[in-house]
Amino acid sequence: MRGLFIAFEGPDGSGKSSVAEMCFRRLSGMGIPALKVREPGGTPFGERVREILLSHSSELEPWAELFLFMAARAQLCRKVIAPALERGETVLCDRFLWSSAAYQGAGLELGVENVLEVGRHATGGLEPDLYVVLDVPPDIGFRRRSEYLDRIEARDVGFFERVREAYRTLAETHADRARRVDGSPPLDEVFAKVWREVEDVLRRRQRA
Ligand code: Z5A
Repeated sequence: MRGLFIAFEGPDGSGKSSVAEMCFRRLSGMGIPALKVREPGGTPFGERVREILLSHSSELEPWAELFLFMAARAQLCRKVIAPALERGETVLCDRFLWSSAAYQGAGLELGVENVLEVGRHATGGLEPDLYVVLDVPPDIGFRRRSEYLDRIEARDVGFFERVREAYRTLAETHADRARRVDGSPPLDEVFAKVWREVEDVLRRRQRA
């Protein structure tokens, strides 16, 4: 059976990397074959693109930035995610297409629909079975950051407000495959809520 594909999304500091790791450990502990990847990255090419995207020395036009994220994603989908799903593994992806929709589509104002359209080609139509969207207001996310801010983290609060709003709208519009979880409470509480959603899709998959 094809594996389950779960994407973890949210503004910076929402806790998605921590929660993705906790889900990965829980699944592995249960003997369920799982793979965790991150975006941008997850392939040698994608990791090189990541360095360009996050470096302050890169002066990128918004569309150039978008297409770099999409190039890394196209490689990751075809080289890593699709083959793992074919092998029946559960794939946990720390950020996916909705990050581009929120950050470049809304944050950089390229248009959420434009970005989703480009994304359909980049992903080859590969879509998560579940999008976990962790929601935190920018001030909480900012407090959880490290001291060093990369090129994207250094953007102004208005950018991150647009990002958060876009995630909320995406989760509402795609309620069949998205679950919005408040990322503000302590991490264990957030994980418990997310795990309930993951268990739910796992159960539905087993029944199908
Ligand atoms: N980006 C984009 O613009 N377009 C795209 O298409 C894609 C990405 C794919 C990737 O950088 C940047 O690229 C990112 C989006 C953009 N930029 N921004 N800004 P990254 O991978 O380095 O960073 P990130 O994805 O934003 O992750 P993050 O900063 O590490 O945040 P996080 O994953 O949401 O949080 P975390 O790493 O799990 O936690 C951060 C800290 O908070 C850590 O010390 C935790 O212990 C703590 N934490 C987490 N949750 C809690 C709770 N609930 N309570 C207390 N403390 C917590």
